[in-house]
Amino acid sequence: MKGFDEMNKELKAIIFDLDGVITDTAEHHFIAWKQLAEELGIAIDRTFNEQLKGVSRMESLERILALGGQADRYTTEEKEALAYKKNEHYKQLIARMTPDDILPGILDLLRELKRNHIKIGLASASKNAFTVIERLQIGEYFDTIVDAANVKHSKPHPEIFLTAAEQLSVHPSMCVGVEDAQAGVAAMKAAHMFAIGVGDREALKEADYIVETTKDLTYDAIVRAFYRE
Ligand code: B16
Ligand code: MG
Repeated sequence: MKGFDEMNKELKAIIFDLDGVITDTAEHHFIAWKQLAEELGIAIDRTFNEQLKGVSRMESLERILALGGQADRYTTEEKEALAYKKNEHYKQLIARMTPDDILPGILDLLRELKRNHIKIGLASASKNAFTVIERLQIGEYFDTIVDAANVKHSKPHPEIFLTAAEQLSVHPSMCVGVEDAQAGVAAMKAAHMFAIGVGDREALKEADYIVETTKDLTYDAIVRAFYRE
């Protein structure tokens, strides 16, 4: 006999991560962290950067300091000043963003979701999420936006995705989540959502369905993957 979730399997909402899925701010975060790390005498590369994606600002700093063997070098106030500096650099980078920075296929997908009456949520660990959405001029597509200010726990905790589902009034089993980060995929799985990973297959191997780029993130592909599960 089929369980509740299988009998009622219906795609009702899609909850997007922001950085690295809607737009390539993951690259801006990397550039800003890399510069700060260099100033501290710590070299970070793209492989290491996978561990920073979806992770909060302070936790990202802690991971960089630990990599450089500097975990105990700074006071809390000094760490806050370092995180502030990184964010100032990041803000300069995102101030130049325009709707042209929306990743390929995303706008068509948002339109198609609206046409099919699928609810749309955003679950971003970034405190800059609203600024980025404003720069991209896509706020009107989102039925809810949950950012770092609205939750207590960071990804991989499921809170941010569960909060978005609740605000959309959709059961998590009827939600699809889209993420570019290991921590984000773990958060979606912990929330019992169908998890789509965008990017590196190895890094995102826990996802239920993986696409290499946002170009492959079409409404038809998502529907097929969701109902095949
Ligand atoms: P901020 P997402 C995350 O956003 C980024 O992936 C992560 O690299 C960043 O450290 C985090 O937001 C915090 O961002 O410093 O702007 O508050 O991928 O969850 O949309
Ligand atoms: Mg991301």
